[in-house]
This record gives sequence, C-alpha cells and structure tokens, in this order.
Amino acid sequence: MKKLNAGVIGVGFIGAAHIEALRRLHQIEVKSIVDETEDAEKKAKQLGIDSWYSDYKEMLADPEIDCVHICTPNHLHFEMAKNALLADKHVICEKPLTTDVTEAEELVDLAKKKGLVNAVNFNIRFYPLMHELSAAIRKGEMGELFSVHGSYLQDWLFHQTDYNWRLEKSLSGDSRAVADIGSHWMDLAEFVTGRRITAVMADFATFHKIRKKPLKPVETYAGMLLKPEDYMDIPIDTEDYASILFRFDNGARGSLTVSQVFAGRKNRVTMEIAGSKKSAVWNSESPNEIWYGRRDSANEIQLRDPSIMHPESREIVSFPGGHNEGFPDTMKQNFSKIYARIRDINLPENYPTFRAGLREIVLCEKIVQSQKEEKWITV
Ligand code: SOE
Repeated sequence: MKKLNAGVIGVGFIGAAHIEALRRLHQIEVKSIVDETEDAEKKAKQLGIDSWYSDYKEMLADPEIDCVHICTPNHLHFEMAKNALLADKHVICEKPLTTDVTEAEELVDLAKKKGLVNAVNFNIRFYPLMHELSAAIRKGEMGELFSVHGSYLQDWLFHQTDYNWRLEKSLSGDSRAVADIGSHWMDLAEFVTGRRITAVMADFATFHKIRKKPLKPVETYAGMLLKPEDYMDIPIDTEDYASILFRFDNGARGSLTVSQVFAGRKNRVTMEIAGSKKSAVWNSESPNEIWYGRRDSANEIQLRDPSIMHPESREIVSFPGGHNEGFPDTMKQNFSKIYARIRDINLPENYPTFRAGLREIVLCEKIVQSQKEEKWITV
C-alpha cells in the first residue's frame, strides 16, 4: 500500500488531535506542520515531527505532501483551502468550512473542478452507534420519524474569564455556539435521519456581555490555567446560547439547545429521535450505548459491539464490545475513509465533504437571520 503524507496547518487542541488520529492509521505519515507563531520548531519537536514551516504556502509547495489538514481559526479556512486545492492537494478542513456561503460554494466548485478529495471534520457522525442508528433508520426499524431533538452543551466558556479566539467575530464568524457546536449537531441530525432541515426558528442569548480577555494567547480548553489579574475587558457580540426549532422535509419536527456556558456538561451531544415504531436516545459522554424506547414491550440498551451491528456501522468499529471507543476514534474513522478515497478515487464519498461543510454554513446563516428577524426562515 502506498504511504501517504499529511501536512497539518495549525497545531492547537484540534490540530494535535488530527495528528494523533493520523498516527493511529496505517501507511500515513504526518510529514510537516505549520505554526505561524515563532514556536513552530518547538511545537514540531514536541509532536515528534521533523519538518515545520511558519508560512503555510511553503508547505503547499512541498510535492511530497498529499493531503493538507486545516486546523486554524475559522477566518483562515477559505484562503488556505483554496490555495491548497490550487496546489493540487487533497484537503481536510475543520468546521466551519468558511465563514460565509459564497466562499463555501467557491470551494465546493473548485474541489469538483480539480477532482480532489475534500472533507470537513464532522467527526461526531463517526461514533459507531450514530452510524448504527442511521442504518437502523434507513432500514425502517424506527418506522416513520416524528421528531428529532437534542442539545450540545459545554462549559469551557462558563466563566467570564474563559477566553478563546472563537469569542471574536473577526476570527470566528457571525455565529459562535451555533457555528461551533450546533453545526455538529445539525450535521449529525441530517446524517442519522437521512432527512433535510427545511425551516428554522432561532433564539440566541449572550450571558457574558463583557468577557475578560487574557493578555497572552491561550489554546482551546487551556484557559483555566490563567490568573484573574492577566485580563482586559472585551464586549462580546456572539451567542453563548441558542435554542432552535426545526422542520424537516418529511414533516418531522425538531429542536436543539446549544450552550457553551452549561456548568458540568463538558462536551455533551444528545440526540433523541421519536419514530412510529420506537424511539432512540444517545449522548456523546456515554457514546458506547444507545437506548431504544418502546410503548408495548420492554425498552432496551444496545452496547457498541461490532458482532451485532449493521455492516455499515461495524466497519467503523476497531475494537470488540466492552473495549470502549470515544472522541479520538471518531476522527480516526473519518480520516480512514477520507484517505482510502485519496488512494482510490472510485470509492464512495462516505464521509462529510465540502458540500456538507457548505450545508452547515447555509443552515447557520438562516439561523442567524431567524434570530435577527425573529421569525421562521425557510432553508
Ligand atoms: C470547541 O467548542 C470545540 O473544540 C469545537 O470546536 C469542536 O468542534 C468540538 O469537537 C469540541 O469543542
């Protein structure tokens, strides 16, 4: 099997997670990293990587790099993804793909024109029980779908002193909680149900209208280590919280609550689906089990066990039942499918492509519009 070389731009929390996931796959080498601070060499050495750049365009000029991972703040995604495609590299971009629809459309078109593999890291689909539920729904095991609801709750921005680049519109985009975590939930809801969201109605809230920004940079989830005296006051104009109502194309109804200030919920996605035969409930903090509810017989809990799963979900399980898999495994499974297609372009696009990235930007824009205009918006 041909060895493929990856280059990772941005090595904060999520870039390092990409590197770890890639290293757990066979015949992929993380050849270079890009870090645009003066710490590039230090970070590369810490990560055990021999090649580093402080300008991503230099990495794009390396003919040995097959696939570029973009793990930088959101406002840089468009330009980097575009230049990577123009340099004939396959691209895996963190979400959101861009900060507006026009840019995302341009990337979808360019990737198609170039015939290059393009993907967005909507990793939550790759919890094996989410593939399992998707297969069960497609095979009619849940019956007709009545409703889909859930939440994505975090607490890493709970304190007024919690700070991160995602709080700044110029780096992150017009929406924060919805674009950052709501987009994962909506991608999951459409993937699992196979249904499309057709209308949205949203209500946002910003509880910390002023936040205390550290006087030195902090990586995602690392803010807890700073002291209160190292901050300055910054007004906040993106949402800590949102509630959204949905209509789906089969008439199903739905709702989502996202919050980045929900104490005690670290990074918890819940998905609750009601069908005419049974209902299903799952959450990402106990990702190896799913609850099925019935009216006329006993409820049941299915544990992630490849020996009793549908073939399409069994193929993204690496360990037997009881040997739990979690967040890092979702990225490994996503990358495994993406790199398989880099090797063989005739394989199906069974991972989130730039079109899935565009879809989430469209949904986020409609949600922001609904919040501003205080009414239902058709998608
Ligand atoms: C921060 O909210 C964040 O890192 C998201 O950006 C990720 O997509 C999610 O996986 C975890 O939390």
